[in-house]
Formats: sequence, structure tokens, C-alpha cells
Amino acid sequence: MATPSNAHSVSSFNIPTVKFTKLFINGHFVDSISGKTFESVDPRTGDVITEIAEGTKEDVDLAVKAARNAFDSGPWPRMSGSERARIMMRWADLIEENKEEVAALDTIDGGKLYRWCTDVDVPHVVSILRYYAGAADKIHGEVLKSSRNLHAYTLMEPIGVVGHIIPWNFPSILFFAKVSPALAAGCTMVVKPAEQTPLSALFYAHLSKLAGIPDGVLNVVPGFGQSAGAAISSHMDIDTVSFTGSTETGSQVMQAAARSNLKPVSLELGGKSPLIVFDDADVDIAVDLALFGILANKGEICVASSRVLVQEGIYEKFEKKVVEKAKAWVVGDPFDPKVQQGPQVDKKQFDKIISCIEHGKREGATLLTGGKPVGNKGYYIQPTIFTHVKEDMVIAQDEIFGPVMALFKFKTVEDAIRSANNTRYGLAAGIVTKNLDIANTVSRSIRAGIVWINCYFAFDCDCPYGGYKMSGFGRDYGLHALHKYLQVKSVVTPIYNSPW
Ligand code: TXE
Repeated sequence: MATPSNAHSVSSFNIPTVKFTKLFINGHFVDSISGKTFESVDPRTGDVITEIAEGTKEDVDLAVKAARNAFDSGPWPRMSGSERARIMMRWADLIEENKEEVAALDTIDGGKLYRWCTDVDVPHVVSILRYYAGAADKIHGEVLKSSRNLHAYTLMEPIGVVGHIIPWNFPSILFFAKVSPALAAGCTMVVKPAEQTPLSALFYAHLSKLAGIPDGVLNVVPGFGQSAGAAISSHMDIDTVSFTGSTETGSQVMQAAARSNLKPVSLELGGKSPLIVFDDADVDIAVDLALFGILANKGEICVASSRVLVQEGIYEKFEKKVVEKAKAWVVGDPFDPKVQQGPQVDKKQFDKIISCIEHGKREGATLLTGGKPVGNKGYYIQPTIFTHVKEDMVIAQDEIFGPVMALFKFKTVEDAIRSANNTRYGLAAGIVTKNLDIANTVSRSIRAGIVWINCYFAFDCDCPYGGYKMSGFGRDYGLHALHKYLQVKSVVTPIYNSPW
């Protein structure tokens, strides 16, 4: 493995001073009511970066009060869509101006590649905000064609106070994928970033105030899932919850929502996404897509192509090349521009991945490359590829959320479709072929929320994103996402002087 000798020693350049470590409630940074804090840890070293105020149920209650007040009597839901858009645009500009700082926060907090954060994540955040700002003044109901003597129309109204629960793998993008459409709709909100990665969310909160988002509209409460997270999903005064995270926690969120005030939830959950490579594919392109699909963001992507299904005619060639390239993959300090893969987000995630790899070996899969930690400090793991994986093995069924690829060989299009659909998940899939008939047939037969043909991770703001099966329901992105934060009201009145 071409790992730099300094893979586990980290640079100190570019490291920003962390300025915001408190809860952001009603437009102010405040300590938690309990006074408790928790450690934010740098996965490059395992060292503590800083202490963050720990929000618990009482803090969530305060944040919800502020959001409710801002919704019931504040200006945000009453502004015109274009006024909201202007403020959202200003927020986007401020984020763009502070791109390096916020990118570095995600790198030290989550181990994400710095150049990826500056060139992909933060620009994407800015695009998401601008996309939904553009939608804010285009939200409207419809005039209905009543068959009776009635004038009837619908109003699209903001749903109210929203709870957003965010994971740690894309702290910036997922924050804005949820917050932006809710803001455009006129909602107010409480956001709980993941306990592993609260730093950028607090920085964004600071910029939101500078942009002119009124106090109480956006509240950010870092804390743990079992306390702050559970307080959001079970809150009686939150009108909807948008959650991204594991399938198991998603189920708890849904149960808490049902047991409390029956709030609707949307859940974007785990995945075990297949990339299917057909015999006619260009092997080099397919290999690059497969590696990108599983090693980008160190495999901590819900749509990662963790299962790679290769047709028998090119299987041997594919396997040889993918292993060669995985061995040359550069793992190390995510601030180093030559590095392709940084550390896993934390010790818990690191341990989970190593244990899945050990499980794969015990189950009888063949380890072609990788499988071990890199260095002895921080949470780095070698790009890992298994073959001879059986469809019922744990490494073929469970989300590992790390740089671990399972390779499969298939014969026919029908085999590929059956095998691709053989998991409880249905988040994404990829197809590599030049044959349009195969691409069309397979994309229609895969039970997943997004299918990429001859590309992978090709996201755009207007492309809805979410799961089939146990990968959840509801969509982020696109105009579909706006509807999570709106509700429809019918208004009916008799036409003058006519019987109804
Ligand atoms: O997830 P959790 P974890 C998968 C991935 C990963 C596994 C475990 O396979 O290895 O989940 O990660 C909050 N009520 N994904 O344990 O628990 C929590 O504080 C309300 C896939 O970190 O789902 C955090 O903010 N909230 C995924 C968020 O939920 C609760 C991204 C996610 O944490 C809660 C992350 C509770 N009872 C992990 N418990 C994806 N789909 O992208 C926790 N939380």
C-alpha cells in the first residue's frame, strides 16, 4: 500500500481556532442549562479539539419555545418568499466568503479531506441554499375545478416547527439539505448536529445571524442522540422531524414521533448499494467508479457502492485492476492534498469497521487487499476488498460505512437484478454499460431511490434523494423536499348567489 510514511502524523497548518462551542438558541450562543459539556475529538489523532456545550431535553425545550414563538409571532413565516430568499442568499454569500474556515472545521471534526470540503461540500452547500432561496417565492397552491357551485383553492402553508437530526458524515451538506427547504417554506427549526461533528453547524448559526435570519428561526442544539435527539423526536410541540442516520435509530425516531404527537417524519437511512458492471463496460472507467463509490469520504456515505457486481466476462480483469489501484490509494492526513482518504470519524466507527472486516474473514470471504488499520494514532483504515462473498454473509447485507468493498461475479442481467435487490436496503445503485437496453431495464428493476448510469455520486440540488425499503422514506433535495415542510389547506366558498 502506497501509504505515506507520515500517514498517521498530522499537519498543523490550516487549523482554525474554534470560535463557537455553545448552543445557539433564540439568536444567542448560550451554555447548556446543566452546564455539561462534551469533547469534540480530532479523528486524525484522537486528541480533544475543544469542549462543546451539551444540550439535553431542557435545552431542546427552550429551543422549541424560541422556534414556536418565531413561528407564531415572528416575521419569518409572514415575510414574502422573496424577502426570505434575499436573506438566504446573503447567508450563502457569507458561507462562500468563509469557505476555508468552515471546510477546515469539518476536516478536524470529521476527518474529511480538506480539498474535498473546500471544492465540493461547501460550494454544494452554497448551491443548496441558493436553489431553495430561488424556490421560496414560487410556493403556491392551486385553484380547483369544483364540480359543484364552489370556488375552491389550496394554500401551501409552512408546517411549523421542524426538528432536524443530522449525522456526522456530511455535517455541512446534510445540515443545508434539511435547513434550506424548511427555511424557504417559512418554517422555524431546531437542529441537532451529530455529537461527532457539531463545529460547522455552530459556525453556520453564527453566519445566519449576520445574514439577518431572525432570532428563534434557526436554533442549533448539539448533544447526544439518546438525550437531545430523543427529546426532538418525542417533543409535543415539534410539527415534523427530518432525520438522517442509521436504520435502527430511524426506527426509534419514528416510534417516538408516533407515541408523542403523531408528527410526520422523514427518514434517510442506511444503504448497501450495488454498482453493477456489465461485460461491455470500459474496465478502467468501471474500476475508477467502483473505487470512488466506496472510498470517497472513507466509505462513510450512505449511498456508497459497497457491493460491486461484475459480469463474468470481465471479472478477472476488473478484479486485478481494482486491487492494484486500491493498493496505491493514499491514506493519511486529510489536509495533505496528495491524500485520497482520511481517518474514519471516530473510534466507535473505526472499531465497527475493523470488526466487520474480521467477521468477513471468519465467514469465509477472501480478503484481496487491505483489512488493517494504518498507523497507530488516529482512525485510519486501509482500502479493503473482499471477493468470494456470498449474498447472505453479513458483509454482503449489513452497512459497514467504511472503505470496504464486496466483489461479486454474475452471469446474466436477470442474475444482476436479483442479486442487486437482495438486501433490506434500497438507497442507490450504479450501472456501468454502454448498452441502452440494459441500462433502461436495470434502472427500472432496481428498488432504490436513485440510480446512476455510467457515473456515481452525481448529485444535483434538483435531484430528489432518499430511500426505498428500509433505507427510509421522504426525499431530500429538489422541490420534493419542500413538501416535507409544507401542508396543504383547502379553502372553499360558495359562488355568489348559487346553491351549494
Ligand atoms: O448513527 P445514528 P451512528 C449508519 C452507519 C453507521 C451507523 C451508526 O452504518 O455505522 O449508522 O452510526 C442521532 N433519537 N449511518 O450511531 O445513531 C445522533 O445523535 C434521536 C448512516 O452515529 O443513527 C446523530 O445526530 N436521535 C447514516 C444521528 O442520530 C438519535 C449516517 C445519527 O446517529 C437517537 C450516519 C435517538 N434515539 C450513520 N440516537 C446515513 N444514512 O448517511 C442517535 N440519534
